[in-house]
Amino acid sequence: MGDFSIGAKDLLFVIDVQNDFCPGGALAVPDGDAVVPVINALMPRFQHVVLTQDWHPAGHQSFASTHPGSDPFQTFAAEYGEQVLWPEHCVQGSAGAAFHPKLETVPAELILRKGFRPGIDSYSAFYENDRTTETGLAGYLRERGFARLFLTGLATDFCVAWSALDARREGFAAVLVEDACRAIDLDGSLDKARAEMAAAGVSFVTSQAI
Ligand code: VGL
Ligand code: ZN
Repeated sequence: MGDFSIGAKDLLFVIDVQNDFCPGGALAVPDGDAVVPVINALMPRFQHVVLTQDWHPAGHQSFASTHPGSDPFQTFAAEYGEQVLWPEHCVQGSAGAAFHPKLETVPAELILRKGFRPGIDSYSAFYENDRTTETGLAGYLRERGFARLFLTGLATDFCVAWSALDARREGFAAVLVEDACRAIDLDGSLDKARAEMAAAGVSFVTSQAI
């Protein structure tokens, strides 16, 4: 505890801690539910908490099942570039899209849903995967005067990394809380994501430092 003094401009940012990304879910991240107690313990240390929720319509373009003959984890040439095809997950209103039942959600001031456009995926909480369609988050954070995001959740190498990189791109300080995240790690994606985050000025800490 204590390397960081947490103040009014700091935000605990909790990404996609949903049933489908936890063991037993449709796109389970290994050990994904292990982030829940770590994140819950961090919440009282922050004045401000924002949660995100992956929120896809049925038949979403990122689902392998939408592309006959394709299998999950293959890639697909979307109009906006290469897109990984995933098992169906986080379908709007489904049990898999709900937050993990033990995740503390009461302190959240905003729950941002993303990936709701049928033809475009959104790993980042700031920009969809075409890298130009905004979710509105940067404007919200600026209007509220936040300066630094502490990023937690699932998955380190996809939604967490893309959100951290975009936070930097939008001029926010970004701190990845390592023990509060877990990765999918598809073909070296975790090493790649870590290198990109380091190069972009994202800091790495453990929750004990906060
Ligand atoms: C995610 C793959 C597909 C994530 C969401 O939350 O990291 N990954 N949709
Ligand atoms: Zn998704």
